[in-house]
Amino acid sequence: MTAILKRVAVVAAVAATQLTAVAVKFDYPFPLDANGAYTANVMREYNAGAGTTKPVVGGATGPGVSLEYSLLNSVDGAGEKTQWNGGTANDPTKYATVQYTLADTYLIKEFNHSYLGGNTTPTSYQISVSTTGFGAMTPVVSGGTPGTNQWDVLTTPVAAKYIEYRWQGTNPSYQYIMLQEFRAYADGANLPAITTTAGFDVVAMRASGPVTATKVSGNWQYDSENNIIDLDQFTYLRGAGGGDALVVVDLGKTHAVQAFSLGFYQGQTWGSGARIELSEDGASYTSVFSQTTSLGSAKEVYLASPVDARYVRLTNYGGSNGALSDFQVFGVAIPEPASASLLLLSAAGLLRPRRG
Ligand SMILES: [Ca+2]
Ligand SMILES: [Ca+2]
Repeated sequence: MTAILKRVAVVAAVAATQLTAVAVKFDYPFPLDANGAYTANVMREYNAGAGTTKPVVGGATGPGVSLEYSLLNSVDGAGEKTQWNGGTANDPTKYATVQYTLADTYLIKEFNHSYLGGNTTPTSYQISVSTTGFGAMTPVVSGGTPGTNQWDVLTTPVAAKYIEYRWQGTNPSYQYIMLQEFRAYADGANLPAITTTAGFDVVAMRASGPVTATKVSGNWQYDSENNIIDLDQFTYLRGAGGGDALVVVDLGKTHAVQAFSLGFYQGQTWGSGARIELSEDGASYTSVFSQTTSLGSAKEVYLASPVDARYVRLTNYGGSNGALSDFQVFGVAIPEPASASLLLLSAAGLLRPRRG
């Protein structure tokens, strides 16, 4: 009760000072990965203004380019593929370039790109960045054949809003590149801290400590429920039929939740749909999304306004055996009252007075 009263008081103070901040500065501790980068993938930021979790993706260019599937598949949070069948076999003059425009400028510390593997991996690649536009790109990473799950850590972080990724295949039999996901992470050692209008994937950040998943009812395969929060597109959770199957994700503390993404394995689906429910206490849930027709690939759900929640309950209608690889929840952690963050969160409309 005390915390709620404080929050209401702070919101009132914000209204009085007429702050107009839009982006939220995270000045509370942010988790870092082993390489010293924030654990938020800035390619998967929820942009409230645009109503999307994806960056703007430009078309593919380059001699001999021919694409199958959408370029958005490379930033959809799922194991879907952006596939290039361009050029002729073993022709080093052929390549493809794809351009990403982020929601904001970030000081990038590391990139991650993943592939289906084998002959579908490039034989060389290059990543370039810019803060002003695609006419003035600076190469920052280049290499030969990347690993299936390739990490590139920059010695010196670079500011980037525009990112260009070029890949080339010189496989002797064909050029057949399957880029499954492209990620970028901001440096954690430099200020200012990263900002956002509505939030990154809370599950990936583990911003408030461990995030857990628990099967609660229905029939599931023997797959671990941890597979939907392990940030690995090659592990998954499948239902086992016989009725609805439910799993709960605990975010560790209450967040202002804004969007969700269900990343299915290689085009699989939940044929009878799904439901998403939110709860602050883990006992009383409110449904915020329900679809009884088939859903799959990278299904994204956006809420009209943020909802305070710590627990997210996901229902696999009918217990479909489609393989769900990743379940992402976008939002911002609600900090302790009386911090500068709370003032900015309030100004951005992410916190609201609640019933006492
Ligand atoms: Ca993908
Ligand atoms: Ca997984």
